[in-house]
Order: sequence, then C-alpha cells, then structure tokens
Amino acid sequence: MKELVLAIDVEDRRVALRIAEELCDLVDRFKVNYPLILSSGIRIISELSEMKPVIADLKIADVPHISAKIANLAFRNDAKAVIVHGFAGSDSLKAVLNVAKMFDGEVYVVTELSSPGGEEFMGKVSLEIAKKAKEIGCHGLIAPATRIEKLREIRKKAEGMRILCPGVGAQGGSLEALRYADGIIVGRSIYEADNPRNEAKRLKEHVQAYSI
Ligand code: BMP
Repeated sequence: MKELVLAIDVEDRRVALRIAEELCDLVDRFKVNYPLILSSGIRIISELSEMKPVIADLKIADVPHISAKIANLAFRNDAKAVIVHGFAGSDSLKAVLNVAKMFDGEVYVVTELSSPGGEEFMGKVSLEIAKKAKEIGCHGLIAPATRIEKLREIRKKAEGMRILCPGVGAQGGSLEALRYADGIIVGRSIYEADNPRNEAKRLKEHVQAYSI
C-alpha cells in the first residue's frame, strides 16, 4: 500500500500534538524534523508515536560513530524509522543500519534534495547513492517529487526498496510521483491549509487511487 506521510514542521509542541490529533486518522505516518525536535525535545517522537509511527528526519550525515549515536537516540525515543544523508557514505549508512537492526527500525536514505539546490551537487550522485543504499540493505529512499524524470531513474535502481517523495504541493512537486514512489511526504500544504483535514483527505484519495 502507498502511504501519506505528514511532515509536522511546526516549532511548538502543543501545536504539533494538535495537528497530529486532528489528522492521525487520515495519514499513515508522521515525520518530524529539527524545527520540532529542537524546540520541543526528542520526547516529542514518543508522544507522537502513540498516534502513528514516526519517522525521525534527522538527515544524519556524520562520521559513523556519531551517526550511530544520533540514530540510537531517535530509536530509543520510539522512532520507527530514521532518515540519513546518502552522501555521508557507506560507513555511516552501515553504522546507522546496524543500530536500526537492534530496534527493528528502518533506514531511509536521501538521494537528492527536492529543492533546486538538490540538483547542484547531489543530483550528480543520487543514482549512485540509491544503488549503494540498496547494496547495503537500507529499507528505503527519499527522492524528489519535484523531478519526476529523475525519480523514475532512481526507481529503477531501487528495486525492492520503499521510496518516499517530498516536494508535493508547497514545493511545486507533482502527485505523478506516486507512479514511481510508495508514498508522499507532505507538510505545509496540509498543516497550513484553510482546512487541513480536507487537504489531507484529498491527498489520501490520490494515494489510494495510485495504490490500486
Ligand atoms: P513541505 O511539504 O512543507 O515542503 O515539507 C517537506 C518536508 O520534507 C520537510 O520536512 C522537509 O525537510 C522534507 N524533505 C524535503 O522537503 N525534501 C527532501 O529532499 C527531503 C526531505 O526530507
């Protein structure tokens, strides 16, 4: 089944919990990033995980022993998945994957950022990153909904891996990403909408339509 992942990028714990409560029946997972974790503390992952599984988007990109510590903190606080930067290289990816195994967690690897700057450097190596992440045994990839042609190429390198695509909506990315991806990650166009539930419902219907 394809999924709708809600990126909760607000900077207030209570607002985040309110958004999560309002939308948890319409989305499949939550994703949290630095704005929320730095402002609310890492326990926010545990709090949110009482409603839906949480992906800790710490975009881990450090030397292996530090990457492992960061991943360990996320999983100890009930994250079900972490996001790492593929450009950090095989040793970091392996270190994070080893930690994930201890918690039965998942590792998603960023190929190239969905923003225009993602093409500048990462775009040149994203297919290699995808290939390497697969060889190492990572569970999934993060790939841009803003560059469908590139996403299609990444899909080819990633047989058997889950691909989640950010960039739909506020960044101009297309729902066509769902042709190649296993899910979309959406933040602002849901939580900043006049009616977040309606927008989440609309997106969820697309996700379900592409799941058939
Ligand atoms: P929004 O839908 O508001 O643009 O948010 C997208 C979310 O996905 C943010 O949390 C961002 O950090 C994340 N993301 C992204 O936008 N592009 C990427 O390439 C990788 C991401 O994790």
